[in-house]
Amino acid sequence: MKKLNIGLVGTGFMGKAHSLAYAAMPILFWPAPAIPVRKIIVSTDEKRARESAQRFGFEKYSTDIKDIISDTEIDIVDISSTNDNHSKIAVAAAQVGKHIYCEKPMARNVREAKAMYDAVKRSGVTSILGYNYRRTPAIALAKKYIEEGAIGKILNFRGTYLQDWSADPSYPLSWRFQKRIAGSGTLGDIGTHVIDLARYLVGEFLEVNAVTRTIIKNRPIQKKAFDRLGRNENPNSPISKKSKVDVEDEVSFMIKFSNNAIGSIEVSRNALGRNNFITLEIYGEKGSIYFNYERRDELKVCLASDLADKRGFKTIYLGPMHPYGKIFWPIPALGIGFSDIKTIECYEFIKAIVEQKEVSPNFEDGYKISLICESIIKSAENKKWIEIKY
Ligand code: SOE
Repeated sequence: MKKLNIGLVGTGFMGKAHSLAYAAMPILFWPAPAIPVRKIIVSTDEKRARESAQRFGFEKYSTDIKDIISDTEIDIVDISSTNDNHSKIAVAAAQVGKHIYCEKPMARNVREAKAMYDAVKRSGVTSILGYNYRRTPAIALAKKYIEEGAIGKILNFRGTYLQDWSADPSYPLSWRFQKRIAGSGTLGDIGTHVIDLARYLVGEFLEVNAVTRTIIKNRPIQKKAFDRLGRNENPNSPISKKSKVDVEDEVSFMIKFSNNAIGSIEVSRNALGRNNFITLEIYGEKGSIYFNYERRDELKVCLASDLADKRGFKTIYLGPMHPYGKIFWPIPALGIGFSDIKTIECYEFIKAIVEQKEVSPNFEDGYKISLICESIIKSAENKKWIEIKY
């Protein structure tokens, strides 16, 4: 069976998720399109690199990304590090003909995203972005229903992505609050997930009209840019100095789609009580669909064709008869998790490489999402509708 060698950059949340996906993919998807081999993992911190190689199952480790780029054995460069590294690693990887699995957001800005898109176009390598939520079986089912015409022409889309891990003002100024490293705040981090879902399920964005705001304007400085997501590890430490947050905490915007649908998206990491609250409502001429990631094994559907006295949302419980269902468990309700979704993403990527086919969301999608984000920020600054210039 074909093997594809992986060079992974990043040992945090996403490094862990991708490593699990490489290990699980052939177990769930059999026969696998190819076996991903965990060859080399890179972190600038030597101890972390060594430990992660052992823990995540990589044959070797390095502190230098050049060891992945120059290694002719490596087929896939996996970019799971902070956003400031994405563009330079991806461009270097594409230049030497390596396929690229890059975490979201693709880049810090349109300029970097364009360089990445141009590089993969020139070299012809396969690229994929980690917008994993579209792999949720319930979302794949929603896509199937929409394509089959079950809800008719889409009129309206309403999406949210709400979390609360940044509501605590004592939570330090990690890289996620620094424009220099992250590029943007909530918009790039979680807003782009919903933009990806809206493009996937509804269609291309034409115009946006947005408001953004930063609620907690200064945060305590921390020595290292570790990402603790909401937990101030040492609340009694004498961190007295604070520094400015230069990215947004919240974004709300309206959308006009190119197929005449309209919609709105709200995103916040300061919505107390919400954890990973991704919700989608899609209203069509013949029916409606509702999804909530916190109940991700369910899809709610309402069909206009139901008799008036029986009309309403019914709950479809995802199982073996639905997209990706057979690869999991023999009956519905045993539960899909975050790792499962990442494993499906990994499968779609490996399959596309082997079959030499396009996979989505790729760097072209990422570049367009980047243009949409730039227009959202511009709209908020100028307080007006902005047309996206693709
Ligand atoms: C933090 O907001 C975060 O880890 C995001 O960066 C991920 O993309 C999301 O899936 C979970 O939350």
